[in-house]
Amino acid sequence: MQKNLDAYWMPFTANRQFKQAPRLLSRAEGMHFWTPEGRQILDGIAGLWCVNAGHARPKIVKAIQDQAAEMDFAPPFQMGHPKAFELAERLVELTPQGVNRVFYTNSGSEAVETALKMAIAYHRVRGEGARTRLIGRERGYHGVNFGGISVGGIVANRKMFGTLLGGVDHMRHTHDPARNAFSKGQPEHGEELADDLERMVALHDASTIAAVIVEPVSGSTGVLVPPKRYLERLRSICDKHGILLIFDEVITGFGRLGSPFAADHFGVTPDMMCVAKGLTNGAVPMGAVFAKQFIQDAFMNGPEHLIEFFHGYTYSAHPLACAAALGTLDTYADEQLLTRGAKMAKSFENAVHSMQGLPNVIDVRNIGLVGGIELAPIPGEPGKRAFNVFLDCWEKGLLVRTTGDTIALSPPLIIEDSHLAQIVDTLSGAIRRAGGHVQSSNHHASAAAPIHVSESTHAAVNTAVRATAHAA
Ligand code: PXG
Repeated sequence: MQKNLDAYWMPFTANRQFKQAPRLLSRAEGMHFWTPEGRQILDGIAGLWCVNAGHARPKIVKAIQDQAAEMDFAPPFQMGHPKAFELAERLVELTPQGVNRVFYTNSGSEAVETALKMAIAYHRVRGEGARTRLIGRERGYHGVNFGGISVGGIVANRKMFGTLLGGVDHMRHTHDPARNAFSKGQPEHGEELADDLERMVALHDASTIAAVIVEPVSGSTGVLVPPKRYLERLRSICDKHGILLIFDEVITGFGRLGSPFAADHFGVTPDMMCVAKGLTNGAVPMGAVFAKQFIQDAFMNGPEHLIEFFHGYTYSAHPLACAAALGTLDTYADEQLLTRGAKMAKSFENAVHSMQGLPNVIDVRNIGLVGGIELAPIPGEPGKRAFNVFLDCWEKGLLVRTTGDTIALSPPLIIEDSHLAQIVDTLSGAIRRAGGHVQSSNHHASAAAPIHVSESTHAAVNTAVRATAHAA
């Protein structure tokens, strides 16, 4: 191992703590990582919600190797290469009906910036230049660039960075443990929170609002599943007022919920979708915005020799990324992975809900192959209990993710029952050992306690996320 770890300023990491006791990964295959010492680690979070087909899949590896030898780079502006077009064709076969245009980026954060700019510019090119306002949601995570943190709602990600974008407003988040704790799948209560968008219209007037952006299922803030009928209601309010609906599917895209996209799973089609992560199985950085055709059509005015949309990246449609994405789509198709989550969802649900009743478990949430287990914070030390669980799991050979005091699970879609059993075994042991200030778990979401708990956990998310947690 390197002697000096100082030079690398690590992202979303407690650098000083990490460098005292580094956690290194040096090899990966299938459902597992290995440490440099050869310790096997079960990957409970698909790397970082991205390695949906599992690690080192042969078709993806070969596609990248071949492409690197054939053509390393091609300029993306005023030029193209065949795989960029082939990939877009393949992608729009998978996207919901009508969403058939693809704009490439290199990350989820860039996909978000692209979608927000596209939305504002779309209204302008059709003569509604006053529609510039962007609506996000509390606890939303849309990456780390200025647009994304502005519409996002995670305080720790925003407070250090000045005034952010102007003209942004936020709907309330949908997390309501007092009414919904221990819901399996979509919670019953909270549909009416979509009406916050109506209030924004009443406050700002629809003629000033360009778009609303939400994660269909919020991942980073601790796995918040949308209440039943909530997304449908948001869609109809957008339709009523001519507001574009953007789904940030960076986590939910490519099979995470058991359908190709969350839009399919919930039967709600947005006007634009942001994707990344599972697009290339995490193997090469790539993101994209999928847009309905009418959005692109609106730009196709004016003299034909002029650029229609002044936006793009040096590495848009990078050949290595396109090759990796094509290999990824082949792998998904060969093994029907984009719907495999639906087959595994029930046993996954049973596995995560088996944690109910363990010390300090105050909520369990799940949908598809995403699970969140929320722990009561250690008084005065928000985020620490979950972080202790993370460290314990790591010692015992399981990689999980924590955010605030929520433990998130999002395994590769190739997961088998035996892996689920190992996850339950290791994680439940770690939760027991993290007992400390034991507080009896709330079996039925009825008592008054959860209200208090929700306040403290919300505080935990605001203060601790990305300090300890996003840092894990
Ligand atoms: N949108 C969503 C919904 C995301 O989850 C991004 C945008 C940004 O993507 P990039 O590729 O720019 O990182 C994300 C990223 C976590 C965690 O632990 C989640 C993400 C990133 C880092 C950590 O939950 N999601």
